[in-house]
Amino acid sequence: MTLTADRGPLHRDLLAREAARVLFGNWTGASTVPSHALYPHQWSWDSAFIAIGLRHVSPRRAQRELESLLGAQWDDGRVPHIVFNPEVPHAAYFPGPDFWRSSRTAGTPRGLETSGIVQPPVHALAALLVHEADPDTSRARGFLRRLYPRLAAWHAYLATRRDLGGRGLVSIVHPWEAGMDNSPCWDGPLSSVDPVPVSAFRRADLVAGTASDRPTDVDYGRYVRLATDYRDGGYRDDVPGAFAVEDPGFNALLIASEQALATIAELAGADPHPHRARAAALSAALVERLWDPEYGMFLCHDVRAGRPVRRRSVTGLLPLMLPDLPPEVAGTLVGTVGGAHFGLGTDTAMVPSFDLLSDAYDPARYWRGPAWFNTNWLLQRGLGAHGAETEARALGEAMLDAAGASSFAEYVDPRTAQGRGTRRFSWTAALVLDVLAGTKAP
Ligand code: 2M8
Repeated sequence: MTLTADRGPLHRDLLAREAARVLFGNWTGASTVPSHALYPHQWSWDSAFIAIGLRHVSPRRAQRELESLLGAQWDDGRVPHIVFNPEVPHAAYFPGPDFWRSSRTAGTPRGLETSGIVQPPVHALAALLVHEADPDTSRARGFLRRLYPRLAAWHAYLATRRDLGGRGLVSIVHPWEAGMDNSPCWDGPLSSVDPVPVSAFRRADLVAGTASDRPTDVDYGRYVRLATDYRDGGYRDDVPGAFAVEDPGFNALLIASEQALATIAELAGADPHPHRARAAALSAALVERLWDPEYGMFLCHDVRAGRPVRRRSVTGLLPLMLPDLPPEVAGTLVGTVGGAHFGLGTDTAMVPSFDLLSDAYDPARYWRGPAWFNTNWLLQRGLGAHGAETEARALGEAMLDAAGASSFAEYVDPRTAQGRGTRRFSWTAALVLDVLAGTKAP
């Protein structure tokens, strides 16, 4: 249920002005909050999507956004999923700095509090797009030269420390690392995790958000258990935890970013070959290990149980963003996006986060069905890259209409485009600016 009534689609000029206003309103001086109410700190993959939009209104600020995030990198190369704003009261978000205790952990940045888990690596892709928006300022500020070693260390952390299945793919160790926190894909892998009783913590998300849109208390208790165990084990990746999943969307984003990093390396005077080689090896492993011809899409793999997660999530469509995907795989994926389970162009105007035909589908509860703007933006690029230009254009228009009508909702009902979650959400506004830039005549 949402408390905000939607309006009609906005005229494109007004939409662009409002989107920029959302981003400037959510800017805190060195970075952008996803939402002042629900997410009052800096989030990792949000910042990447935000920078991709910000580059159209302030390339300088877009650079700053990525620099501040990468300034919070740990010595082992990980980029934390949250960088906490010291000016925000600790009770405003749970789990906050008191929970993660990063400043009491060795090898963490001085003077900052962060979480200890990660999110999908969209950053090198974002850095290259930000550079291309204003190469002169970027060069004058040494933007790519300064970012390159940090991005390289980030990818190296993922590729070496997070290959938990030993299959040449990165594993996530917590549902929050996927960014698709509450996806039904995690129900199986999470089922053996003993939830922390809800009386042991205070859910700040239910103060700012609507309970029917958010994860249940039992799921939240399981998230807290996994994070507690990881923290208490010193955030080490060589000690097996209860949850380890190879997520196709996460790995596809690493591949896309590794390809971008090869270009960044060239521009920064470094050797691009290791990045090209890693992108190629990851791509081969992705198709070999996670492609399921029967489902016509990629599936997650539960490393602890040693079996695929037989559920259709939008994460299994995201490899469509990779231009080098084998043509038969890309063609099948385009068909799956428009088929009965995701319904694009027939049943839905934006791609849902989960299988429309599943019992677990819920158009309101986050990541269990609603359509999100970041995944749709990635799929829009993928459709365009694989010859489905008409579908890509229609999807872009649907995103613009839904964002304008819902005051930049965090997510929308995929069938009705009714807004859900928080409003004036930063990546929605940012990606609107990017889609608008793409619709302008060259
Ligand atoms: C949501 O995740 C956070 C935890 O990281 C939460 O529910 O409190 C997800 O939608 C995630 O993808 C996103 O990055 C974050 C901030 O927008 O919110």
